[in-house]
Amino acid sequence: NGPTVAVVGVTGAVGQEFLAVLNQRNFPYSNLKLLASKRSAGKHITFEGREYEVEELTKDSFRGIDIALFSAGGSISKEYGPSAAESGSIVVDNSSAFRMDEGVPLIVPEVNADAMAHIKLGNKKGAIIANPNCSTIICLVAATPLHRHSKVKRMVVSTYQAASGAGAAAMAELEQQTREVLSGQEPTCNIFSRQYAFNLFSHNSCVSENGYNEEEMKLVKETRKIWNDPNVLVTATCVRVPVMRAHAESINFQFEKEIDEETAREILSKAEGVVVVDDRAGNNFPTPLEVSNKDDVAVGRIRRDISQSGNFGLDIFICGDQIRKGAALNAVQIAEKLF
Ligand code: A2P
Ligand code: 11C
Repeated sequence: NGPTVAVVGVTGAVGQEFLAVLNQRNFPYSNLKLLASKRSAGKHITFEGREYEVEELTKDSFRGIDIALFSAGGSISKEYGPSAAESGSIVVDNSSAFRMDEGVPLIVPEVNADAMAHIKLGNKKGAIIANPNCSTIICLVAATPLHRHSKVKRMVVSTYQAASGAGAAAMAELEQQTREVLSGQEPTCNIFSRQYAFNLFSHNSCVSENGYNEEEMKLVKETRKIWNDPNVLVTATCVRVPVMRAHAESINFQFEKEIDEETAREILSKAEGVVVVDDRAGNNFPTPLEVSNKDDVAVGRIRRDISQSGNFGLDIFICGDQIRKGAALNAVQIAEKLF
């Protein structure tokens, strides 16, 4: 008699990972409903020894559903999320649709689980909880333990983002282009309007008038909401690199008071959801491949910022699995906090 769970967008990269994470964490669902577009309706998915038929998502899909895990894009969340909540489901939404809405908790469980403490399963009242953007989640899992020790005044983030952030089709395109380029063919460019294999480019989200793209502004705004600190200064440059499923980020901090390397390393080595990989002698630091399919965010290159003497600066380099902690795992951890 655990909760009934619906997975919206189950045929996508994150949707598939929802299933893997539910399985690995022995999530105690009593019933599972798998939803996607009309195109996928009728497909069969075997999960935990049972065969499920994928159903077409409609506004009636959520009757009797306690928890709805959404990852089918922002427009689908906007169209179906509110009606799911009205019919009593607690929606954990992986899109950007509701993140900045007042009254919608934006949660990284290691960081601000208290912001969703008022939402509980079993009182038959629906709600929407937002999963932050993957770059923000990965950044804040590493940054928050340091921030708790010495408040962050300013953070400069540079990202190296994987294909998975743009969905299963982008991952397939990276693979296809790599084969095409290696065999001397023109690369097929359907998802991004340019060659992705053996290349990198500024993040594909829209660039606004201030020159920042949407992904960069998500890091700025979501950090402020999650830390409940409208004054924290964040600037970001987001770049898409030809990596399959894990994001990397270089972060430069300016703290309010001194935090030396040793203290930072010690704090990070004890932090929930973090693993320190910081071997200077062996030149061994976090890599996207080594964190792929892993839960923890790897942190390395922990060093005092030599340009900020007196300004309490520190640099780190981090990697986290975009599909897992950046999306599905974080959402399932949110669902676990409901009971
Ligand atoms: P489908 O496979 O039927 O198109 P990704 O983020 O990897 O691109 O995956 C997107 C997910 O969102 C897929 O599961 C996709 O289902 C789903 N999706 C896209 N459009 C709709 C829709 N109109 N209704 C329900 N699910 C949708
Ligand atoms: C990426 N983070 O890696 C993005 C995509 O707000 O959830 C996910 C967009 C979002 O491209």
